[in-house]
Amino acid sequence: MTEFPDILIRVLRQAERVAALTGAGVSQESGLRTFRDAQTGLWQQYKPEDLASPEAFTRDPKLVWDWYAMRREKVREVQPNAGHYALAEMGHRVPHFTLITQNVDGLHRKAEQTLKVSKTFRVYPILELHGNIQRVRCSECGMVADAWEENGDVPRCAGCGGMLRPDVVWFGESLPRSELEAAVEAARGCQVFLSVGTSGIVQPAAALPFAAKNKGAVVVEVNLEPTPLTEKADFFLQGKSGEVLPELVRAVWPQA
Ligand code: BJW
Ligand code: ZN
Repeated sequence: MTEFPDILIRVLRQAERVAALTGAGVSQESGLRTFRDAQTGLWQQYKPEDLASPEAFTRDPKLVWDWYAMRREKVREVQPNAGHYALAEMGHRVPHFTLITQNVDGLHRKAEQTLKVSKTFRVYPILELHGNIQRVRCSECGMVADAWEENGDVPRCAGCGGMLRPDVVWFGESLPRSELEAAVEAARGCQVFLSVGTSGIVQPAAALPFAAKNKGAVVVEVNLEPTPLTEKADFFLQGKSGEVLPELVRAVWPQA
């Protein structure tokens, strides 16, 4: 059981604007491996950093497509965990909540959909900074789709014949402009900024907690281990997000 400082509970309870940035750690308890965990089986010989790039796709499109196909299947098999639900509950409780995620698994949206069945549930923006693995995009014309024909090879665009690729953001590529702008605005305008389950090394997402801190926000980090943010954070809650976040929500909103 985590003991939370009274001041943290008070600040969160009174906050009108809260932003949360999440990374792969938040989905770890759903059964998805984090981005920088060692890979297993056939994929052991590859580093994820070497597959998630436009250069890798140009060099060997089938290899990159197959890696994403394997991960897409895993994502389809798993469900949001207590950490995703705690963030969704926070979204419902805080007047202006913004959920910023680097994850491409769509589990935050799934958690929100589950809780939204109640008519009184307050919706909040979910900004997917690195795209979504369940969508594809044509590498030639940019057409985006969430359904396509599998043919054992890299599927082709029905419009122009270009190769389809996952609609995610690879190293060296730009993040979707409106999502990034909204994330920066949320970070600069919030009273509390939570950074959850991210190693905090991939830019520009990693800069968001620092932008919040520079504008006077209270920065709270939840992670299994320290990261480059930890020294700057006002509170470091060490532990699993699926355990720490539900406890935090119960401490701040005991009626939840
Ligand atoms: C738990 C837990 C539990 C585990 N509970 N916690 C400025 C300076 C230096 C470099 C750059 C820079 N600006 C841009 C760059 C280059 C690059 C970059 O940042 N490189 C760094 C590696 C140095 N950035 C880019 O290229 C970005 N584009 C860009 O900026 O364009 C303009 C530009 C280009 C080039 C130069 C300059 C400007 C694009 C970045 C796109 C990242 N895409 C990926 C792949 C997405 C698709 C896919 O999934 O395959 O996004 S990479 C990968 O990293 C993925 C993740 O979203 C992202 C972040 O990883 P995350 O989520 O933090 O996961 P992990 O595994 O690293 O960490 C997990 C954490 O959880 C750990 O801390 C655990 O302890 C913790 N944990 N279990 C709580 N139960
Ligand atoms: Zn096309």
